Amino acid sequence: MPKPDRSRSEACFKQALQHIPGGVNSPVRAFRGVGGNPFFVQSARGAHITDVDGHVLLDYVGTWGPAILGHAHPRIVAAIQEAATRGTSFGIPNPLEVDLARRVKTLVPSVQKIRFCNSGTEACMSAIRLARGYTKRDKIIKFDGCYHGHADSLLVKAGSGALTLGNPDSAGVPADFAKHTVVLPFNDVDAVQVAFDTHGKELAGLIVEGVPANAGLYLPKPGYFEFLERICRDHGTVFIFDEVMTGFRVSLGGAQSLFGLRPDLSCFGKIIGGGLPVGAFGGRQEIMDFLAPIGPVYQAGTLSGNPLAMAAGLAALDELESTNAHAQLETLGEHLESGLIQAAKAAGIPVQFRRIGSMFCAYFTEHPVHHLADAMHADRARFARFFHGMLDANIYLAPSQFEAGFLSTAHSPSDIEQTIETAASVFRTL
Ligand code: HOZ
Repeated sequence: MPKPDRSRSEACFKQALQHIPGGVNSPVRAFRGVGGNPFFVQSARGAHITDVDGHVLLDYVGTWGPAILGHAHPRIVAAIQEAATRGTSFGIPNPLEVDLARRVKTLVPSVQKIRFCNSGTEACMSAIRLARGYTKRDKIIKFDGCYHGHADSLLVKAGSGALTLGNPDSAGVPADFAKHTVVLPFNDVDAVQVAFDTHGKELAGLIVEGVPANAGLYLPKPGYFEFLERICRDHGTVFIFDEVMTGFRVSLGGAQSLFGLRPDLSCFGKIIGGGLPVGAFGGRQEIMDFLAPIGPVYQAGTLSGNPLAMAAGLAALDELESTNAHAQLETLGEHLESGLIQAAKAAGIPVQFRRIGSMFCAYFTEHPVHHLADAMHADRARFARFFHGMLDANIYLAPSQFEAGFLSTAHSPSDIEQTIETAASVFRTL
């Protein structure tokens, strides 16, 4: 198949390199995990992106999760336009913040109070500070390959772009900060038990992704999350569930509703901003009331609770709640999963396909993937060839083995069929 002419994208990237480090404003966009250069977007609608060269690509990244309804959904666009006519930022309270807070509380019962911020990074960083302020302890547990944004204490053995670029422990994080972060392998009960036996009285919080999806995607073993919740409770450690990606996506109540959990704190982002910059963290009132202005833990933001983001988030949740979106996404996900597995098998390519609802990942390996060490055994060179084969056919997957793919309600069964057929022919070339 001839490669699409992306000369305008190449020219944009050349320009970008002169003005922006690496030409991108977030590292994974640079295609370093798969080689080559990124394409530049002209516009996006539904399940498709149009690049600056005029190619229409079927999109499985969905702006890394927020576009669960597809790009430029009319209900969200209308809500943003309507809100914008009344002002784009106030820096004082507005009723939409209260409406969205109430809505999240209804959907996620563990959230008794919530605070909005501007990104998932801020949400997780603030939840950690709150856990430390509340418990008056310093140490936290995180899991290797999990990514909770780029705050200092969380950028230790991190996933996502940090892992893709080979610097899971970022330069610039003082060793004195990192020493308070205890990093454990995911899905390993014994490792957690030992950490609590050793540091139990010093552990402020344990943070884990609702489904680890920043080193590809792997699922918790049965009972694992329940064990984490219990051991935290037994030690007075704040159980922090990072639902930035899974929140409102894997179900309306998030991963915690699927796994029957009641975390002390949860972190959100992506979908609750309808594609606009947003983050939030919420949970037990007793803990949340440690936040300033009523408590001693300081956290703030000029643009927090931004009226456009709140309006977009409310519109996204309205649409998700009033349609059978999650059932539709599950059907699409099942179709994609079974089709890709069958196509890989027919081509004699070993693949481990991991999926929860509309989030998925394909690892090229014979071995089951339960944690980062397993994910590291996948054939990344083969993944890169697969990625480029699909991109040449204008199907856009996440440009790294260590990212998840996302479906939206704008994907049609024929989009999925086309993806499976294309993958089948790409598999034969791998
Ligand atoms: N895995 C990241 C979000 N969870 C990708 C987005 C980014 O870093 O730009």
